[in-house]
Amino acid sequence: MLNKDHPRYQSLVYRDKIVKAHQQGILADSGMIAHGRGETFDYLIGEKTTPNSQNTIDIAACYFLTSKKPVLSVNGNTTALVSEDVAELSKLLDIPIEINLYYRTPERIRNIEKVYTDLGVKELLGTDEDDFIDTPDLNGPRSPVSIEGIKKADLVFIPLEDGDRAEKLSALDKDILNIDLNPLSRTAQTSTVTIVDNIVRAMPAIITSINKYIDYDKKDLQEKIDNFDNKTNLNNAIQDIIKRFE
Ligand code: PTJ
Repeated sequence: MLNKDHPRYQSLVYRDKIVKAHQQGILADSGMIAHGRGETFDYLIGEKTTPNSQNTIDIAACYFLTSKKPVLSVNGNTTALVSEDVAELSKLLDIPIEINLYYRTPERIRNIEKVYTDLGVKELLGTDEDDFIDTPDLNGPRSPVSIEGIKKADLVFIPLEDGDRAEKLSALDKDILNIDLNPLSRTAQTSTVTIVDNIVRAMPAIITSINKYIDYDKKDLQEKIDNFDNKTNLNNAIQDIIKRFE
């Protein structure tokens, strides 16, 4: 049905994935709105990974390779767009995936669980069989986290999510990695590292970057991390947008 000659073909392909994920009970109704918001910011950044964002992707790779217990937190939108990449990252680093939904229903949990088990993921947390504990000072459906997963993690990857959690997880002395096309969002502003890029480009780029750094000395990776500042990264992302329209 999709015409490959259409000037916005790629965008139509991702919209199609979003619509199908909604029909399959993976995506929340609001997930469509979230996707539209993302498209707007992607348009503003030029629909490509900027040099600043590539640098941030490299820093995220350094965090993954130096942390002791990373966990990949996934929701409906992330699953709709990049489930294969998430599964690949989980296998590459041998780390768990934890389902954590804002619009949590048993049916959506089962549907998302099936996506990752079909992709061969071994350690899948956050399902209805898991043991949960609330995140301090956080109300709502995202508060309960897996005791074996996010609760014990020193690094939590929370791509593409609403703004009530990053700040509370950071307060627990965890490093928070995030992918968000909106550099002004609360999650972007309160994460340790924010990749301002489309998740469909950022996820494969993170995997490439991890493979690039995998044999590096941990001290060299730590040095890169120590020289990174998320506020500067976010300011650069905003400046990159402004410069495009000057
Ligand atoms: O699956 P659930 O129930 O957990 O719900 C997930 C959504 C995404 C619906 C929920 O977390 C939500 O409402 O999120 P928000 O508040 O819309 O925030 C989503 C953020 O992701 C916004 O800042 C968007 O700009 C950004 N975003 C949207 N699409 C992309 C994106 N960032 C990167 N890549 C995208 N493709």
